[in-house]
Amino acid sequence: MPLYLGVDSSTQSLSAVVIDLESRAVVVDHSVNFDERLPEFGCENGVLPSRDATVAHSDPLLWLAALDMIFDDLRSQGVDLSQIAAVAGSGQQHGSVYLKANATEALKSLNPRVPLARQLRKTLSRPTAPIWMDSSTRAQCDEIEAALGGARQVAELTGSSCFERFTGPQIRKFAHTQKQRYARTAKIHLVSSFMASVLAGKHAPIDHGDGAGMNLMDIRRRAWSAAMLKATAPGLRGRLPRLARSGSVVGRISPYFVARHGFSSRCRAIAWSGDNPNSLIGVGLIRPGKVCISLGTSDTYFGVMPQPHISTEGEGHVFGSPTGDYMSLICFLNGSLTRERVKRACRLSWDGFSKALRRSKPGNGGKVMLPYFFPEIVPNVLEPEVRRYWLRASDVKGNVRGVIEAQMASMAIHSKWMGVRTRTIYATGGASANREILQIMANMHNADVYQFQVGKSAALGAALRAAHADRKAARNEMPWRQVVAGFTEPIRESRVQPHKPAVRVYRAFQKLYRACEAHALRGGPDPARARERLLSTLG
Ligand code: XUL
Repeated sequence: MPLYLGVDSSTQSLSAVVIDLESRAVVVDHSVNFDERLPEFGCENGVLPSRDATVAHSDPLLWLAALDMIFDDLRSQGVDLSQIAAVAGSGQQHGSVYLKANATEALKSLNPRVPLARQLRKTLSRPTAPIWMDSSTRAQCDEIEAALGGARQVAELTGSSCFERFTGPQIRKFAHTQKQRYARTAKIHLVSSFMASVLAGKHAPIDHGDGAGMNLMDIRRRAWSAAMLKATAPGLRGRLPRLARSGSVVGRISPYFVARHGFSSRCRAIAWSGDNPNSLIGVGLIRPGKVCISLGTSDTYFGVMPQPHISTEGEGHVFGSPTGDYMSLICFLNGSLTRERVKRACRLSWDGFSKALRRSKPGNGGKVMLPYFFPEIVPNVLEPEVRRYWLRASDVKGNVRGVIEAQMASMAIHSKWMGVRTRTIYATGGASANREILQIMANMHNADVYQFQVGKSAALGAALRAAHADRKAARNEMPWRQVVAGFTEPIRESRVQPHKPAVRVYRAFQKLYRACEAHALRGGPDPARARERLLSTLG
């Protein structure tokens, strides 16, 4: 029976999910955590230390070392990699890898006796890769938007206004501040297309899902936009890989993986996509109607969109979906690392954290936290600062509830532009295992929330994409509905329903939260009156 492999190269770890399409079984679900297993790369939570809080880079060689390591792990767990018919993958979005001209030959002639990281080191024209947590390019965003006539024009053209972490502004910063290195750069890959290139032994394309996260692709034509390239950096066109559908076959897997890790030489290497487009498939969202909230390093809120409906206020994005439709997405940077900061500051275990949520009430007695422990994407906060309203830093229950209510309220408020009345939410990612968090999610959105068996939706989505693309390449195409069936149904018994009294409280709470946000970020009026209104609903 053919097996399909999905690999997810994310911020803090590399994961692999192997599926058996015939029996609808997940046969392997395994991760390599970067900090635990590869500490020699000196990253913390997968990010290189930086004195400037707005700069976030990682080491592409770390991802390569993790790739060799995960295949070694799978083989030592008895997984027969020769049974894998196709491999696809998922990469943290927006991050970019800069390669010299010698990369083409190096990829083609990888030596199976030498680890990937060691032999590809010499191909990097820039030793580090800026990743999605970087917010150091506001100036470049402003310059690009000005060249195009404004933020709205960029959003209409590319699906998003300029965002600091998007690849175009990052490339502009590099081209202007490190001219010589830019001159030595022959190819700029996304994390996704870089990893796909290594697996295929040749430069892989960028798919329309991840390509939309660059501020470089015309979202409707699904082609590089000449105007965006011109506004971004000189000579960019020749440095970018081609764009392609998510299901494109890049080629057969590189002989390196056949000789070193025991793959079949017939194994197809499929184009990779971004983690969010992959997760869309991994939770079975192939049609509009439901949304998914992924609680990971970043918290994301996304759903399928038949036609691009653009957020003109800069609250979200339109990406390509692997099915050929579109998807809408909002990304919050203060996700799991922020929850962990609060947990650590309160000296709690995760059990203690849940207990604190159970022992406090919706609305938090009118206490509000704006949890900008790190720079925030939505709303845009470049200088991180935690703001507390009527909340003492020493109040354990208040801070625990404060951070979760803030995250959920912010999602509800900043997703209004999508114009969708959400009745069902699929929850995925590490923190989706926490029922107390899901109850707050259900109450804040007034929607039913469901959990999934496979928490690694991005890697699962990649494995499902591999299956879909392989069947299509073999002229035995299977509709998406059938591909995902049996893998992506939410756990029926996991349903968390909204509590009506809490839904009422959260309507007032969202007004208070908005008022606090406006007060802290835009010098708006004192939020005390909004608080009084909330207190009156609390009775
Ligand atoms: C999405 C985003 C993050 C990264 C990392 O726009 O920046 O979700 O993909 O997960």
